[in-house]
Amino acid sequence: MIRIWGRKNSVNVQKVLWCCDELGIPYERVDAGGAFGGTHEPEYLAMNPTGLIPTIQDDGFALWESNTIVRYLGAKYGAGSLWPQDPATRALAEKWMDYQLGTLWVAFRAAFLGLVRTPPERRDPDQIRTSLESTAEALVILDAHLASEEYVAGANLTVGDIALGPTVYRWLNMEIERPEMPKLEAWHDRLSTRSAYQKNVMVPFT
Ligand SMILES: N[C@@H](CCC(=O)N[C@@H](CS)C(=O)NCC(=O)O)C(=O)O
Repeated sequence: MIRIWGRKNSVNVQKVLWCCDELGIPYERVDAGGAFGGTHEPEYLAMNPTGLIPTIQDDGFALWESNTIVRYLGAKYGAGSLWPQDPATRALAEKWMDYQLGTLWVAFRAAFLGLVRTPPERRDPDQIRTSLESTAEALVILDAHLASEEYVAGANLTVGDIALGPTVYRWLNMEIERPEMPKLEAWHDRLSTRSAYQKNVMVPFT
């Protein structure tokens, strides 16, 4: 059985848990990271030298980097569903995974960590404001894309949506001012009807 290390309220762990539940992959989760610690022990570092979460082990194969884990699970257990077989459709899904990791989270990280994981007296308001502005700019691109698509790679849920969902859930549920993005919200409403999403992502992130 797949073993997953990581606390349930981590944006990156949630991608992996949601992916497993969408595909019906049995797994065992081990609390790690944040207040649970355990990520700087030699045994953990031997699997994941970054000391970050998530990490998985599948049949003795250890893997880290959340989007890579989602790609691996999709290729192994979700070919033709979450992992499109058509190269162009799969590339579209992967493009949005890269956008989540390389652009959207880079923009949003300071606002999320500042507002959710930092006590008020230690927050940097300028950094948070800049981060929220950059996040809105990044999400406008996704909102425009979703004007013509049900999901990011077309008519069906794919690994692209899995990578984006937990970040967008935070954006839509934090107490912040947000420009209206109706297509993004409609897409997120579609994710919200899925039981695997409700179970793993629509949970307290504090
Ligand atoms: N690029 C990595 C980032 C991993 C990462 O930053 N994980 C955070 C949680 S979302 C972490 O381990 N933080 C320290 C901790 O929770 O102890 C991935 O996508 O897996």
